[in-house]
Amino acid sequence: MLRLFDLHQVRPLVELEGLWDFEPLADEAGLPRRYRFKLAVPGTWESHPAFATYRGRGAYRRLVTVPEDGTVRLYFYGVSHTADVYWDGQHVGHHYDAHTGFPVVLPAVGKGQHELIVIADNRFTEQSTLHIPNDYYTYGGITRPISLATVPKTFLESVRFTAVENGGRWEAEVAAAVQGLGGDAVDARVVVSLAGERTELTSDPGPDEHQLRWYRGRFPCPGIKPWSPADPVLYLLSAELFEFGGIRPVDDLRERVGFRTVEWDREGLRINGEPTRVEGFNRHEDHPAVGSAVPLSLMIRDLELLRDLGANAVRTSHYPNDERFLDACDELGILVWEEHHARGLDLERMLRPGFREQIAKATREMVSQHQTHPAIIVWGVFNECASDQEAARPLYRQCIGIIRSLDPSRSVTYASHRRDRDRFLDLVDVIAFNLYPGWYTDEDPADLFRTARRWADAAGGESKPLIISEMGADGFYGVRQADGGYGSEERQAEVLAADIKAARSVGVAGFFVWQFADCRVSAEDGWGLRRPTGQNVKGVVDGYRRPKAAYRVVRSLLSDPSRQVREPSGRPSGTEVQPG
Ligand code: ADA
Repeated sequence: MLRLFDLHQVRPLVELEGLWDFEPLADEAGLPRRYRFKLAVPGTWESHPAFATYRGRGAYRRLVTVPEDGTVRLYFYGVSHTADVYWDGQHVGHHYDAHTGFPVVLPAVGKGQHELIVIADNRFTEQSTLHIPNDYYTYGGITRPISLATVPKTFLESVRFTAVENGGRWEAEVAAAVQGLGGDAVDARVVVSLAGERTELTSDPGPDEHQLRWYRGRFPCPGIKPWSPADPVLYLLSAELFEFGGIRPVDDLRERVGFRTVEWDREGLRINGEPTRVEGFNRHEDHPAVGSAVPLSLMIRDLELLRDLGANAVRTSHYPNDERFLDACDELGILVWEEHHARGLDLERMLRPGFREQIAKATREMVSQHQTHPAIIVWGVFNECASDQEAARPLYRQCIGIIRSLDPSRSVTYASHRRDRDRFLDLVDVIAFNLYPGWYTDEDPADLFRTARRWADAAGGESKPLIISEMGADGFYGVRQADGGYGSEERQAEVLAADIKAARSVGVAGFFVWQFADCRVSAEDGWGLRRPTGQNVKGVVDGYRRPKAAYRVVRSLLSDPSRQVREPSGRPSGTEVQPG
């Protein structure tokens, strides 16, 4: 399943899920002559016992059937971490970074069977500046779904949506990108349907640098029910493409959207004007059985566990997540801090050749691919990077600038561990500190969070909210000690209880517990030594989602009845409320 709703009614599309041929490849080897293994797609090769710790390259192969002559559009939702795509032996696509999707368009394909090969590469090379040995694991493989569609020469590439509240009335701001209108191609029309309204978008003159032509429109949507965590109402936005003079759409693309306002000020978050304290968890896409290729059933289980814990938010630490997860957050009313892929980079790493381009592209892809999700309340950049060094400022400016230009409707933040040495808090709307009182330091949590507020104020952030973006402690599953030694479940529970109580008493705008579930970490670069068992064990559940002592303690605190409790809406699943 690609998304939690049907993306198309007109465009024929198949998902290439299944058992693919697989062969590991030596560093410089070309396409293999034989394939000795079979691997699941989506999946990680670490799931196969022969590749449990394999870091290298590997070729995936399968045959696909194209139903008629014409243009084929493949879409890869995620290959970890570098992909090279071959169609009938020809190199047709390349993409870096596991956490964003990419299309490959093949203009003149004959009807019948074709060979598709994807070489995935998870090596830590000089060319890879974002995927480095880290406090999480870079898996290998085709970790997210792939689709194959036959499209007309001119087709819809993407749709963007922003809900605008105008004097108590809702308006929709929609933009659709059309591919294939360069040169002397025939013109096309784009018509969108949303909440019973039907509007033709206006073409922007000239294709942009990606040879896309943009169509835009803003129109009133009367009778809208707003999206909120308590009542996450979604609508289907459908864009249809007509050839000039045509009466039947030749292509279509749908997104599921919600109407809500999100505002932040010193006091915190307001959704549709309602003050909403953000109380959530950091979560990695990771599970011991499947690695980062978490299937839908386990994503939903994670979200249900988060709800059971009383959380209302999740931070996609430290990269853009699978869109099905975001779709589920939209549908369940769980707020999302989504961030680009950059964790723990010092200045030297941030200044390496290629970094600037790779992070810019990863940021652009994140926002342009996920911009429609109502659940996303803030975009994040650079977790624990060199925000204390002036030389990093251009990089922060660049990425924050990209986000603001692609999505002026949302706020931006970054999680800092630089305390009063942080220099870039002027660039963001929401101030966030990762602080580990009771674990990495012996400070009193309430004193520390109050001090953090002072750091924010001193940096000119008096009008900005403060979030504790990480707080937590190690807790090895099954290590029980009455006297609460470091690393025991008891100690972890105690630290988290103190942190949560302190965050609430100090009145921060919100917090994210580090972390939801234990995750695997890289073996390279000393991480294996720093993290006994090869895992970051600060989860309130272990990798298999077995609850630790902290689970019950955190749950009893977060489920405090003073917080808004969500009743099930009783709405049928799957849905848009109103067909467009
Ligand atoms: C950091 C970091 C996390 C994780 C955590 C920890 O704050 O952002 O990715 O490494 O610390 O467990 O130490």
